[in-house]
Amino acid sequence: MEPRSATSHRALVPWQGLLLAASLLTSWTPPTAAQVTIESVPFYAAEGGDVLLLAKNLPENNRVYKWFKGDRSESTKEIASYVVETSTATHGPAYSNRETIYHNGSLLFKNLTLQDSGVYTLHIIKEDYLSVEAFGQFRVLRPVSSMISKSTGNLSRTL
Ligand SMILES: *[C@@H]1O[C@H](CO)[C@@H](O)[C@H](O)[C@H]1NC(C)=O
Ligand SMILES: *[C@@H]1O[C@H](CO)[C@@H](O)[C@H](O)[C@H]1NC(C)=O
Ligand SMILES: *[C@H]1O[C@H](CO)[C@@H](O)[C@H](O)[C@H]1NC(C)=O
Repeated sequence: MEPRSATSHRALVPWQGLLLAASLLTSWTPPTAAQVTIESVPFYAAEGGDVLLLAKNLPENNRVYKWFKGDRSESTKEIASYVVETSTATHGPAYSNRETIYHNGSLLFKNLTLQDSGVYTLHIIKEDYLSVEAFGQFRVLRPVSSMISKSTGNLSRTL
């Protein structure tokens, strides 16, 4: 009795191993599945208009959000940061009086200039003090109506 149960027990081990491996494979979702993304609303914004850089799929319980102009978290390019615990926003060297950083990590630009076009970096410091970065971009265009009125002005002149 004893040897038989020992044998069947040993025979079960690989099975259990396989089941465990299978359940790990099916329940393990890679961290990239919840990657932070930045959506620009709208992507093509008008000069003088607004654009919202919406931070999506954020990790939970973040400590700090920092926004930078450009594709790197370079301190001289910091626009603003937000400390979640104290609900405080601080302006950085690249702040231009037209940006608002929100509690949820999103950034609003107002009164856009053509020079605002480009890439922006969101740097998130998580609860465990590890960091995550995400990138967003948008383009600022001169309103079409002013281009039309200018060209028709010159068009009627040449005609
Ligand atoms: C973050 O907050 C801003 C301002 O309240 C809001 O417009 C925006 O939709 C929020 N973002 C998300 C992803 O909920
Ligand atoms: C928007 O910016 C332009 C210069 O880019 C400035 O002349 C104008 O006063 C600003 N408007 C507002 C409402 O801040
Ligand atoms: C039209 O073109 C002329 C030169 O040909 C220029 O002086 C003028 O400023 C232009 N007008 C507009 C509205 O762009």
